[in-house]
Amino acid sequence: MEERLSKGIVEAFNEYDDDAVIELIEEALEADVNPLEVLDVMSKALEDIGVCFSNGELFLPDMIMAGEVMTEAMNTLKPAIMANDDYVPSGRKIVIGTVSGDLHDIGKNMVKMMFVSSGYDVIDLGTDVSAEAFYNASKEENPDVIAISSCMSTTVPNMRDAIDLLKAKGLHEKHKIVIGGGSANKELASELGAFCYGGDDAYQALKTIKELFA
Ligand code: B12
Repeated sequence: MEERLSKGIVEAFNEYDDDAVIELIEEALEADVNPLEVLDVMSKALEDIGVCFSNGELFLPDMIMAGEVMTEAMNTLKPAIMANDDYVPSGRKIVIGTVSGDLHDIGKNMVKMMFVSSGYDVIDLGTDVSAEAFYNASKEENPDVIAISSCMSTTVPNMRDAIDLLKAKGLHEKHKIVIGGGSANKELASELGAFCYGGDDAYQALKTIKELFA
């Protein structure tokens, strides 16, 4: 992607200017830039805003505005991502949700979009999903994969609870538990007894799921 566009997207994010972000995304798509590359630039812009929040340079209303710009931007990008040449109905089902106590859903929604656009049947439980809700959905939907997102270190214990409940019911062998989100990593996946860590971004998440059934 032209530097003018990527820099412009980051700057527009920093100004919470959704019109400018959308205009630049449209320009990038018209220039045949891969929508995943655009997604990557947007995610990095948001990550920088998160860092400024932890440094005390930005505050909660800034994160709220950034989240809103991202949601708008995702709506613009969605048709291009969904028009995936790789689309093949996979016959595989994935239950996805953000763990209890956590309301972050932008990343989870991106991952969901990648799964749907590649032919997976996705049941989205939303945010703040309790251990019981993951368990009930596993019983009712009989998914191939249970994908759990957690964006905060403070909600890792809730992710542990969800995995512990699935393990206690013997469901972790039937359904592969894949974890992701800002607070997840490989080490945590093995510590909690998940099947695996799904990767750092939506593209990696799709790659991981494809490899599980290759
Ligand atoms: C936007 C935002 C918000 C928005 C969320 C809007 C929404 N609808 O989601 C709002 C304003 C609501 C919010 C609230 C809060 N937030 Co906030 N937020 C952010 C911010 C800036 C961006 C998050 C985001 O969307 N990133 C972009 C997406 C694309 O990235 P992602 O979530 O990581 O997802 C990608 C990958 O992780 C992966 N992935 C995600 N899920 C999954 C699942 C699977 C299975 C797989 C395989 C992969 C995968 O793929 C995704 C796509 O590439 C982050 C900063 C950051 N560094 O992320 C802070 C951040 C997550 N928030 C934080 C905090 C502290 C809070 C609050 C507690 C603030 C407060 N004082 O109230 C509240 C908590 C609310 C709650 N109970 O959940 C902290 C968490 C720190 C920690 N403890 O770990 C962060 C890290 C900011 C910081 N640096 O301090 N937040």
